[in-house]
Amino acid sequence: MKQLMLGNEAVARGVYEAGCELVFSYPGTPSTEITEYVTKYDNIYAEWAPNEKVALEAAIGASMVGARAFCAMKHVGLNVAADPLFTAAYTGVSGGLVIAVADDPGMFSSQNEQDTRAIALAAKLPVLEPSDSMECIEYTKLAFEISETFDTPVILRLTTRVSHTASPVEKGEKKERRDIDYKKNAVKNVMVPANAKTRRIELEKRFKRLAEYAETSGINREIQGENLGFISCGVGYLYAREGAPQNSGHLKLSLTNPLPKKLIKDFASKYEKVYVVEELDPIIENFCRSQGIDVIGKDLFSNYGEYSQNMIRERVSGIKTEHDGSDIELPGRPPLLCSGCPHRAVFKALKDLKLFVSGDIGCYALGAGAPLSAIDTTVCMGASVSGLHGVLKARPDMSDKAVAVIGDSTFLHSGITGLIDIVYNGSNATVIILDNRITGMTGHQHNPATGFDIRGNEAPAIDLEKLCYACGVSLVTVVDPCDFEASKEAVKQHLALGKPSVIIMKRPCILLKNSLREKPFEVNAELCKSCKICIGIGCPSISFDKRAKIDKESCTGCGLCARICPFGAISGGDDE
Ligand SMILES: Cc1ncc(C[n+]2csc(CCOP(=O)(O)OP(=O)(O)O)c2C)c(N)n1
Repeated sequence: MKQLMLGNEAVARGVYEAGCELVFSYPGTPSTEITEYVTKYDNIYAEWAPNEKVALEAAIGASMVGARAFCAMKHVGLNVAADPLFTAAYTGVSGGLVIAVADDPGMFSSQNEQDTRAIALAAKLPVLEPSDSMECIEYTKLAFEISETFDTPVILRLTTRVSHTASPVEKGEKKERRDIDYKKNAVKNVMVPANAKTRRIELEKRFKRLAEYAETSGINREIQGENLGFISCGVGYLYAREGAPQNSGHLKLSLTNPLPKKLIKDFASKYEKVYVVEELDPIIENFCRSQGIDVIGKDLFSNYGEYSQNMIRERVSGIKTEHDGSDIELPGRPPLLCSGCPHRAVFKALKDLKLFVSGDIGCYALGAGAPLSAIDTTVCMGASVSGLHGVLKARPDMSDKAVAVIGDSTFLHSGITGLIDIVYNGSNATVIILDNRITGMTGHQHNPATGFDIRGNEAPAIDLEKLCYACGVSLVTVVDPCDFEASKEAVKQHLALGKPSVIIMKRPCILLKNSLREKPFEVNAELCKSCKICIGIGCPSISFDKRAKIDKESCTGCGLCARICPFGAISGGDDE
């Protein structure tokens, strides 16, 4: 029976049908739901690992002893996991090992754009690219088969549209599979130089076998046409089918590393003009050129952002799609910290104190936006802490004017090593952990500090306070950020300390089920002097029309606005 299924749900279904037993992931949009859907299958072990490197290493371990293992992550997650990835390409696998990586063309929720195929090229790993949900199921299963047949990890490359679009699927049966027996094989699995040199040669041999498979397996499909030929992959194939003139020919590449030389040459020889439709990097295009095949690609389309069927139609045929919606001016709707978000009070305090703020990735990155505008730098997960260390080594005089802010999940992901650097190499840094008891940005996943596992069962909670003390910082203060005066005082005290220290601003994300919501606050119009100080905290519940106004429906009663109003014009919450 056919049913609609989200791409990410379909990948999870593929994992199940492939008989995969273990899934290790770290969340990251647009990949997160894959692992969440995996938890619907009781007999698959699933976990949120502290970061992608740990997730992949655990999956490699499971594969080495014969189980089928799977990881999901976003494109930047693969950077974190790159170290084990490149060497796992040498060891190969025992049980099938599949890594789903979701790229984000157009950066809907990412700090950069990256093409995972470029990493796969460098690591010499096969890449499968589904275009729709049915292919998400099929190619996930195929990825496990290829992994075991060719003794290699396999990358399943997704993009936001494939992951987050629902299309029809037909479910299959779960493959019953016995784990492969473990046999010690140090030459294959112990990557010291002597063994790695042998495996390096194996890698080349395997890649040749995969190239042959790309030519002959039928996974790369041709649709005959006339005049114009389109070579495409992933969602680009759907755009090409819809946007190209009707009688065009298509070569759909589903295995995009290695690429099939002969298939591409034969296809290209049949058409007057050949276009390559691939989002992000010109991987197929460069390959064609290296083979002496003249193609039109990035000069006409683009090497950044998302494509669309309308864009292909317009650029190939000059036909502009009427009323496609792109000409309608919509009001800007920048993302905002929620009403009652505990991060807001922290940024208000840091702004008042005019501090340099080394920022990180998480909901709190929104503290960079107006009107708070409280963050000076944001690079990647973990970089706030190590970045602050660098700032203070360059400018020790800034140690009483600079802090790092980092979320609980991000601290455990990659902030802790920065803190160790701060202690070990001695910078007088103040690190603020914004502990909202959850991984907020990606939609409320548990992490090692929350006390629950991926299925919501109780789990040991890492004690952040003890952990920081164990790293050797001089002082750790735990404070409720909504106690505005206390948290501001704590920041001042830590900055004056002149020693590495940590403040844990601890208050649950307001969107958590059990978060405390107080009665809404309101503005006394007679006392309000229209100074707009309350507007300056960027709370979506506060608007301004001659006087400040608070929306009763969305106000969660955190009371920050009342605390900062110099005229006592705001009241409510508990004190009603
Ligand atoms: C290497 C990498 N992996 C995953 C992500 C996706 N991501 C962005 S922020 C974040 C964690 C946010 O959680 P937390 O640090 O607890 O802060 P919160 O959003 O709850 O404020 C994740 C997983 C990313 N940007 N980079």
